[in-house]
Amino acid sequence: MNEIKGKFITVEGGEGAGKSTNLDMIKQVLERAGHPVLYTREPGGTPLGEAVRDLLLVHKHDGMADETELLLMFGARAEHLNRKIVPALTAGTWVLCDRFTDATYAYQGGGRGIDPKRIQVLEQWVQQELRPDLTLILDLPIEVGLARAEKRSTPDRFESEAHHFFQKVREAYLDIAKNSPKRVKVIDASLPLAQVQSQIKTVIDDFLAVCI
Ligand code: T5A
Repeated sequence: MNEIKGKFITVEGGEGAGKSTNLDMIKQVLERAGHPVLYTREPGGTPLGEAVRDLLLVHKHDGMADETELLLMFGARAEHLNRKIVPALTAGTWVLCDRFTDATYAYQGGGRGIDPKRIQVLEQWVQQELRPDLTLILDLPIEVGLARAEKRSTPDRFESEAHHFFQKVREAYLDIAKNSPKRVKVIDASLPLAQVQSQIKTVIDDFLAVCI
């Protein structure tokens, strides 16, 4: 892998946690600190990845096999890394990504029950040594997130899952945070937006302070 010069920041969380709402603010804070930022998302981020996203989210494919879902996530991710993320990081651009592999551990691992060891094999194979430098997990009670998401749009294939699926997703995210406290910071996303953004700003400022 080429020499990585930029930082790789990911934002995670359950449905309707407020990722999209807060990504713009994070981008602005990073840019004000003098860093060029590429904003992108998963699944998606490239023409092929966005086509795979459509396959993954539409109800036409309800009942897709868990392994198919997992492999499509990593297929889109391989394209994203090769065409967009790694070239940007190599050029010194910071990459800000709405979801990444922690979402796979949370949704396909926690939610679908796929053994995390199988996910680890794909992670290593597709990403080699590349891992995010900083991850924010926007955490909130499931009912609050789903109510927010429902207000915004019709539920997609994931948003239509049952309560226990999202409970496992949330637990998996919180386990990731517990196991990687240096990289992963949990934000209480149930609070009013101003308070959520204040927590996020503190985390980003702390991260920037150690990057100097
Ligand atoms: N997925 C993804 C996997 O299963 N495995 C993987 O490996 C990957 C990468 C699509 C799906 O793919 C799955 C997970 C997902 O189900 P997505 O589109 O990123 O991924 O996921 P969503 O959770 O569907 O994204 P959303 O766009 O729905 O949610 P956001 O971005 O978290 O929430 P946002 O910002 O749109 O906010 C939702 C609403 O709440 C309001 C906003 O104004 C908006 O209306 N809001 C607040 N209201 C009150 N107080 C606050 N603090 C608020 N913050 C936001």
